[in-house]
Amino acid sequence: MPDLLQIGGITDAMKARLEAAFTIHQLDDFDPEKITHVVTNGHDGVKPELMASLPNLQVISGYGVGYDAVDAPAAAARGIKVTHTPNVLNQEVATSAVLLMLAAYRELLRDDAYVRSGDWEAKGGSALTRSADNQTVGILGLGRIGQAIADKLAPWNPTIVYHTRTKKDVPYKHYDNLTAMAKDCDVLICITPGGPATNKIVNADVMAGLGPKGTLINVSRGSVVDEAAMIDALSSGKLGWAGLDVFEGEPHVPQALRDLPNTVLLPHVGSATHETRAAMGDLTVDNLLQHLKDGTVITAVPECAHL
Ligand code: NAP
Ligand code: 8YV
Repeated sequence: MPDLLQIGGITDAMKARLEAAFTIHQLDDFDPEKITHVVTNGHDGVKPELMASLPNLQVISGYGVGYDAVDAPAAAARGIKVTHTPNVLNQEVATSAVLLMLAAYRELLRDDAYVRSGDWEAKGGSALTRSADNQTVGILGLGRIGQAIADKLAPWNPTIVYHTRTKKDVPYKHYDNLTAMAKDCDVLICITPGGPATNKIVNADVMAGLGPKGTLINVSRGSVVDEAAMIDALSSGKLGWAGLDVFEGEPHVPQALRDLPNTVLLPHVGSATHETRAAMGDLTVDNLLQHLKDGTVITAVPECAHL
């Protein structure tokens, strides 16, 4: 059987299917010459030095849609097919973005704590919150998931606007300039890929544009937001609220951010339901098994689509 290198955890269902087709190796026990296939995830990816050390590598199958932790152009240059799991997680990640937005607007965590602490009984009703209805929502990255977020927000009657590098064929206003869009928005939802092109594009100016009544939601990658500038803006009142699923140095989350009451923090669980992770796992394995069968893959990343 061909030799597969496993990077990071896989589900039992993935393991059972992969074991039937590959000899699975862990990072502490493999012969680089023998590895033809790699299974990894969006967080671990494949380190450049590891990829360079695998002369016979043919496929890197990623459990996740974001592949910023794999050097896809370098892989493509060597003829290595990189695959990911687009579309099967759109709805789940969109739900996570909406959940964070609603939790921030309606102070879900504050009011949950108010009931648990006994303050409701001791002090009476808690402070009023903001309505999430009729807001101008700026989507940074109107791709597969960004569009699902726009669709999922429809019952709250938003005005959707967006910033991408290229204008899309959609009925929403496009902004060339992210700071200009932030100035016009109540909420900014980040759902671009990570990587150098989006590194810290949500900077102090963008957050100042959102302003003291603005809400920043990040379900993309921690690298997309300047985290130090965000902590400063949230602490000083220059930015109102943040709902975050991803962080610059995750799983480390700076204490200053954890101490802020105007944040809702999740441990990168945008796609983390049984149902969606099963679908992602199936597609991750399907890509590998199809390659064994006929040399093709199902969902190559754009950089490898021509291979
Ligand atoms: P997609 O369909 O490729 O959409 C990406 C969007 O971002 C496109 O509209 C693209 O438009 C825009 N974009 C790319 N680079 C940009 C830049 N430099 N400036 C502005 N806009 C830019 O990807 P997707 O499937 O929606 O996934 C998006 C990302 O979500 C993933 O890459 C991943 O990082 C993240 N994600 C997070 C979770 C989670 O658990 N929190 C789960 C899944 C995905 P243009 O090319 O026209 O700019
Ligand atoms: C995963 C993600 O949690 O798909 C992505 O890009 O960020 C998440 O769905 C991540 O890839 C780890 O597998």
